[in-house]
Amino acid sequence: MRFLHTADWHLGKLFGQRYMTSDQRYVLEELLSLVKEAKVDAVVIAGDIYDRGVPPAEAVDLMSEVLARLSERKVSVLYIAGNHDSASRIDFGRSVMERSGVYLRGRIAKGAEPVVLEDDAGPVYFSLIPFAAPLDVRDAFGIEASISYDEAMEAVVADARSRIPAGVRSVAIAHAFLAGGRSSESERPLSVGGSDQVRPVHFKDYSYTALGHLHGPQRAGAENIRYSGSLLKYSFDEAKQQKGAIVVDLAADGTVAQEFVPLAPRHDVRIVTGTLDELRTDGFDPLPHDDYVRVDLLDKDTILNAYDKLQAIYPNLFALTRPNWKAKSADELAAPSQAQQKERSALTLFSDFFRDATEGDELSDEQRQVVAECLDEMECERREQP
Ligand SMILES: [Mn+2]
Repeated sequence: MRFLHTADWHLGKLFGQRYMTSDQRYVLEELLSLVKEAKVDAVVIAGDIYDRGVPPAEAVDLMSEVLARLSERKVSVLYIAGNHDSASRIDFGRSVMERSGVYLRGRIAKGAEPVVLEDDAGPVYFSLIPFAAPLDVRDAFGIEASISYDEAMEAVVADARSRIPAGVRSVAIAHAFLAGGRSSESERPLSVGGSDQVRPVHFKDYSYTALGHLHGPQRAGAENIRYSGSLLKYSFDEAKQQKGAIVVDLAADGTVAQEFVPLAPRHDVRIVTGTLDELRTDGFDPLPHDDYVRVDLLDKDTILNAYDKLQAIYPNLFALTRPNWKAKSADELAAPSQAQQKERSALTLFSDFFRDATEGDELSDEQRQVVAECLDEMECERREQP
């Protein structure tokens, strides 16, 4: 069996004040061409289909269209909710879509049946493991005690494995942060407080594990446990990453061969470094100037309207830094990930507030844990509400 492993599409994402939907449509055309050329039997999308719980209508239309086109080709599709998705909304149409070979899972459930696809060598069992915070796992599995992300994953995988006969080929699809992984700026932390990491060992019995969450393509603890990485570059620290999808060949004996296939975006995301004079010189930057660019401007002196001047060169200037300039003014420096930084520091903000309110007391570890759990819970609720 041959299938395509992709993840973290983040349809409808806003990057540099711009909706990425048309760029996503462009690269998904490439992905559909790859599906055709490589003659894959199935496409696996390991979560973060959308960028937020209630995505823009254009993003939902795009997903709907991609599913229809894969279904027309008789390619099975398997997808799960990531931490950016609304679990309940991802579950929409589940039983109806199964009849068209589209298998999905938004909410975590105990005793969830695996999806079984057949090839000439027999069945392949797919465990669809959507992102679930420990609190959701406790609810679904009736666990009273507080558990970590790692303990939650252990329980979920044990349950999934109990549905798979011994000796058959199997694939896990999960959205999680595996210990040892390298993260990127465009990922939202799964948890603000405690450790959100899980051990790769949980997945050792699967022939292959298709992971989502980390946006850089990478292996995670073993050759057959992998992140495909995101569909596109969604932050400037990903400028050097290559984006694409993994073609996975699952042999009759359960061994896997995988090949990462790069997908070319409509606009690259890159960092350009130089002085204003250099950047204005023809041929200084031979790459397309309509790429999504951050300029690290090296001039030491003040430059009036630097942003406007650079935008004349780079129409899609998303950010500007002035590493050599002392008198940095806030309005000249664009900060595209402000909202993200806010989320990261919610716990820090509360710690500061607590210190002020108590005239100097620090949060104890236990209090910190409670606050972190509350913030995580609020985040989960926010995703599920309009
Ligand atoms: Mn993601």
